[in-house]
Amino acid sequence: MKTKGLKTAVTLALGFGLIAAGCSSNGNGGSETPGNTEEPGNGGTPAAIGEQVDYQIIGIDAGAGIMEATAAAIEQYGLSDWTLVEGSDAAMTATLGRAYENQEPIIVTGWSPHWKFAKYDLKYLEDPQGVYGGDEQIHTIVRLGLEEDKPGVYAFLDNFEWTPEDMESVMVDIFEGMDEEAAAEKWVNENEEKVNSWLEGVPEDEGQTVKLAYVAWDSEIASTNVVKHVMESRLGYTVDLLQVEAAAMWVGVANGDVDGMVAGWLPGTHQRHYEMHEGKFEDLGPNLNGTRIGLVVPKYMDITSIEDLK
Ligand code: PBE
Repeated sequence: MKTKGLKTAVTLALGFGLIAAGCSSNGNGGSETPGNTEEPGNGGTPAAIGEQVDYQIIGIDAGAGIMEATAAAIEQYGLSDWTLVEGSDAAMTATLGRAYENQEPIIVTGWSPHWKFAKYDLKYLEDPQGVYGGDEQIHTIVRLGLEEDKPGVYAFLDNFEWTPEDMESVMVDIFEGMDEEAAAEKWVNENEEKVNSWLEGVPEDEGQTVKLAYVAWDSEIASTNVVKHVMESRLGYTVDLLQVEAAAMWVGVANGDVDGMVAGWLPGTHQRHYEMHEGKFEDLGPNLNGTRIGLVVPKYMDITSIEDLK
């Protein structure tokens, strides 16, 4: 079934069609067995897509909200033959990059802002059931008591706000080989005005120490390093970054082990964590508007919707 040669595939498809015809003759109507390769469903040969990618969706770290959302999508779209492969943002983008170079089919869990949209021609699969939710914001979340303990840190984090384009430009520099801290510094130097607006009304607090948690998602590596760079170079703070899993990031803020984070994807992606710890953190609101998550494929693939994976 996983043979790639065209002749073999056709032979298998014909043989399989005969077997499939015996047990399922209901055409496009809600069949949960994706084995029926001969029936062109909506927009191509859906079963062939599954076979081409070994029924795999390339995921990221298990704790990411997008992994939960994708498990829900598999359930709701009746994709029981599909596997969501765990890994990391780095592993996912490496697999995507290799497939893209060879113009091979691939399906990944994707989100914006992300450098992959600047570097490759990609598209989101339509999600008619709305499993992945709509536009979101990234929120800054701090520990209770931060305002009293470290008013400067609190005021600065409250002021921090930028755009998807800002974030993506840092991500692209890192993708192209720049060190994370150097990419953050470059962006800060090129965006004086915006950076100055974050410093407005921040009380002097030099020598302060700050602990920020983040997850190794490319988007959060970019934002967290920019925040660190500004606090160190402009405010004279010492900032420690703790790279953790998603759940630990929320727990860390709720327990007061860290001062805060700039990586709360809300209201949907991190809703579970938000509700679990509600009352034990302070939500400083969005630092970025207009994110999206979903299943992403190269534009050269001719599927358009998650429905096409059935
Ligand atoms: N992400 C990027 C995260 C939030 C930031 C979409 C991979 C998640 O799924 O939890």
